[in-house]
Amino acid sequence: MGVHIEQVVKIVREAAVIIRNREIDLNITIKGAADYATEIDFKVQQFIEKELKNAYPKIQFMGEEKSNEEVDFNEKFWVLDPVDGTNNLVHDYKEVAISLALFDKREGVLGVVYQPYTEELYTANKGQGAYLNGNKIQVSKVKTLSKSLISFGASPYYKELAEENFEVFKEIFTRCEDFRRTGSAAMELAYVASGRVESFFEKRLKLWDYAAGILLVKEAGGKFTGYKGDELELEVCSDIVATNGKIHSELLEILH
Ligand code: 2AM
Ligand code: CA
Repeated sequence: MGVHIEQVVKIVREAAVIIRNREIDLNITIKGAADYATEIDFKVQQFIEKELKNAYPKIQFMGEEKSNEEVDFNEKFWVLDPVDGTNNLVHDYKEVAISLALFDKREGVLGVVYQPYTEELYTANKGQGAYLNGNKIQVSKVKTLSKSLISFGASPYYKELAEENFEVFKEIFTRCEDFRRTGSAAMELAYVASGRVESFFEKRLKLWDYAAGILLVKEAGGKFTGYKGDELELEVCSDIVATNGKIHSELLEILH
């Protein structure tokens, strides 16, 4: 059965209402409560899983808020991050995204990143380019790190990496134009794809953090690898580097 991106986008847009309504209804009383974010994460995932199962019963479903032991990576599967940037949601810092990708034969074939507040919609189909709200996007043309805006994640869940991470950040900061950061890997990857920043990198990300982002970046003409320039393994946490392609090797030299 063919998957139609319009149908997938419709489901994601409907799910975004859960995020926006919750903020409006409950903002003041429970802002800052961690379980508030978790509850939204679950609700968004529940909704999207149900809708995808209805529309595409044969495709497996993988999501951040479930155990994914049964997923066979060699067959077709969806990968969902219902709220990427959960900490942002808790703090009412409006940089979050729903990230949804379809994998087939271990490769991303469809990717959607949706920002519920700005309603920016990033989409990509394999071999057909990347789009922002229906307009084709491309990575930036900047050729050197010294002219680049660089974004990164600081692996907040692995504070033991802080020492080596910040040494690398310092080195890159002295050599690039400036840093930008949102706290949502999916959003940052969409920003690499649309040319707003030249790179995003972070250690130990899960597949759902970057699954849609990989396709967006590649279809927009960028490059996506591990810290050593290696291919990424889907089953484990990965250290990921996405760039416009032109500054990739310069950045890898510092990261590696
Ligand atoms: P989340 O908001 O969906 O939790 C922040 O540096 C980035 O890391 C976010 O995209 C965040 O996704 C992701 N992240 C959060 N917890 C993580 C974990 N335990 N392992 C890997 N990535 C994580
Ligand atoms: Ca995530």
